[in-house]
This record gives sequence, structure tokens and C-alpha cells, in this order.
Amino acid sequence: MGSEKDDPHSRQRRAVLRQAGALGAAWSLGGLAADALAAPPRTVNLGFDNGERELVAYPQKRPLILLTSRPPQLETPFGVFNENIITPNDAFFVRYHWSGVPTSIDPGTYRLHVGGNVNTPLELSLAELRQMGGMELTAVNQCSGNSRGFFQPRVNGGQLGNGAMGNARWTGVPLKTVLERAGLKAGSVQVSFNGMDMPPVAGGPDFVKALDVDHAMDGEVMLAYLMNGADLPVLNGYPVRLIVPGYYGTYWVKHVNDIQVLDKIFDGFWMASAYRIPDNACACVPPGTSVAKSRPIGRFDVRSFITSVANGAKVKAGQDLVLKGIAFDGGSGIAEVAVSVDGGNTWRTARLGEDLGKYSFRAWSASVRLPKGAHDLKVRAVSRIGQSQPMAPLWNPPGYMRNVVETTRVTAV
Ligand SMILES: Nc1nc2c(c(=O)[nH]1)N[C@H]1C(S)=C(S)[C@@H](COP(=O)(O)O)O[C@H]1N2
Ligand SMILES: [Mo]
Repeated sequence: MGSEKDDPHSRQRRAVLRQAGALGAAWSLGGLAADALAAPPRTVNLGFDNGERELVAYPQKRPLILLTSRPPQLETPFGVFNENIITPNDAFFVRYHWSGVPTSIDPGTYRLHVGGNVNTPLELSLAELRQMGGMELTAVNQCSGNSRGFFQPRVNGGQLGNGAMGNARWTGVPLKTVLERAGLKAGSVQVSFNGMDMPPVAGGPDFVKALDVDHAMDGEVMLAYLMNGADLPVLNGYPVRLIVPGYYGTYWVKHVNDIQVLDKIFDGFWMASAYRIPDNACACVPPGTSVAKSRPIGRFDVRSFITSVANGAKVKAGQDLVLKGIAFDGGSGIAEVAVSVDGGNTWRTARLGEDLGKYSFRAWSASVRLPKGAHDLKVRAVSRIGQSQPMAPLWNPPGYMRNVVETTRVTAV
């Protein structure tokens, strides 16, 4: 990077941070951006009860679907996934657990601390991290609770539509490189990650996550400082966030500034109590029942979506209609995508788009013709390890990991 002075990104960033700083006050009042208040509210309906949402623009973001303002939680409008296989930074969803979100971050004084069960504790500047860097990977970040609003029976938690996911090209330092520089001592079991955000009141459990040491050292888990070639938006973890390819977003710690190597399993709230799934093959229990034994959530299950037509849309009858969409899984890659225009009775294979790597969204398309009337369109993906999507939804109390074959009802006229 050039000097702060002549780098347009830095200038832009300072401006944005000023804006974010000013907004900090508005956020803490539970308010919206002044612009958003002045503009007529635009709304979307996510397709479940109480799924009416406003579109609101936050710093560095186009208008996104507002779930909560304290903490900021924003969903990507679904149409974005039809326009771009890479989700633009200004459209990427935002999820926080606590309202103590950093609003001004000085890249000059930022330090990443690495300590615990290591030979040499480290304190790395952003410049030092960038010098150690160079790895790049396209990977989907998806919230465990993506699509939670569709759970039946309904469950507690953020009532999200399908927009708590995004696909970006991440550039950074392999976590392995940083941990090797610190030198892991014998008996290292897990590595924990903490970011700069804080619970608003003392006593709330700080958001800290952990990975097994082997996972942390796999060479793919990354400390990313660029997202789609630009600085990370503040709300997506500027200046550095953890990338855990194939794993649910909960592990992708933002504004990460403290890494601890541990000689035991980390027992913090966000590992030991939250983000846990039923400890069985389907990560599910009968609807409405509780979980006897749980384990931390891990890799994505396989999913696919139609992006080119929305539920309830009208399409032209008797003409070629190109259906388009996306598919992804927890890191084996997509082997096959099939579509059905008769509610799942018959299936045809879709054409797959460019392969941007096994952690990326994979585009697909299929040309169909629909006679006049109502049609239930479905899409179903198979991963390279042979996993597919269930025809009926699986259920668990926290509303995680939805991956049912979705139905898009259209009317051909
Ligand atoms: N520091 C910090 N990192 C965090 C979180 C958080 O609350 N604080 N939430 C996690 C969760 S649950 C998700 S789904 C992803 C969302 O990433 P995004 O906000 O960049 O879309 O961030 C993860 N990293
Ligand atoms: Mo999440």
C-alpha cells in the first residue's frame, strides 16, 4: 500500500470512519442514519410472519435489510445474489452479538496479540501482517441462523430470511504462519480468537470463539485484511478478521486483536453454551423437542437457491425461461445441481458456472419452459462428498443449518 496521504482507499477510509464515528452516537441512541430517517422507508417482506423489514444504509453499505440496529444486524437483499457470484462489499450482510461495535479504528495503532501456550508471544502491526501475507481464497460466509425465520415451529433468535450469507475473495496471512512464528508449545489443544467489540454492560460474555489446533494450523484458516481486493468494511471486521473456510460465520471473528493458544478446550460462553447443534448425523431433533447432547456447530451443509425468480413471481408461459442460481457446501465443492419445475416429481441437471474454488458459491443455470398456470420450482445440489439436501426441513431449537430443498412458486401467464 502507498502512503496514507496519496492512497485513495485511506482517504476514503478516514472519511468513512469519521462518518461511522458520528453514527456511533446515533447507533447508541438506537437511531438510524440521518439519511435513512429523512428518506421514505423502503421495505421488503421476507416471506414469513412478521417478516416485514426496512432497508437502511449504514456506513460503507448500500441499503440493506435491517434486522436490529443495536447491535447492527443487516441482511443482503436476495436479488444481489442473482447479479453477482461475488457479493459486493457494500452489500455484504452484517452480524454482531453486542452493541459495543468499534466505530473508529486506527490502522496505525492496531496490534494483533498472540499469546498463551507459545514460545514467543507476538504483537503484530497491520503492516507486519501484510508483509507476512499473500494467500487468497474465495469463500462463503454464512450465519448459522441464515433462513431461521422459515423454521416451523418458529424458534427464538434473529428472524432472518436467506440473506445472511455472502461470497467474497479474501486476502490475508495463513493463521498457520502467525502461529508458527509464535511457536506452539507441546500440549496445545485449541486456539481462541477475540475481537475489538464489547458487551455493552459488564458481565455480558465477550464474543470469543475457538478452533482445534489442527484446524487452526491447516493452512487455509486465514487472517484476512482484504475483502474483494479492498479494505474490509468496518462492519465486516476491519482491519483484520478470521476466515474459516467452509465453517459457519460464527467462527469468522471480526476486528480480531487477540489470539490465545490454549492447553485445554476453551470453555467460554460462545463455545460451551451457544452455537451448539444436536450431536447426531442430521443436527436435528423432532420439531418442538429439546436436545439431549450437543456439539459446537461446524461446517456448512449443502445448499442451493434459485436467484433469478422470486417466490410469487409471474413468468412468461410457453417460452424459454433461463433459471439461474447458486449452490455451495462446507468445502468439498458442488458436484451436481438439478432443478424441478413440477414440485420435485422430475428433475433435470443444471449447467454449472465457473469454478471459483471449493469454498465459493457455484453459479448454475437451466433452461425450462412452463405451461400456463402455477408451478413449484425447486433446486437441489449434491456435493462432491455425496451430500444432498432434504426434501422436508430438518429442525433444531436454535434454528441453525437450514438446508431444505426450497420451493419457489411462480405463475406462468
Ligand atoms: N468480533 C465479532 N466477530 C464476529 C461476530 C461478532 O459478534 N463479533 N459475529 C460472528 C457471526 S455469528 C457471524 S455470522 C459473522 C458475520 O460476519 P459479517 O458480519 O461480516 O457478515 O461474524 C462473526 N464474527
Ligand atoms: Mo452468525
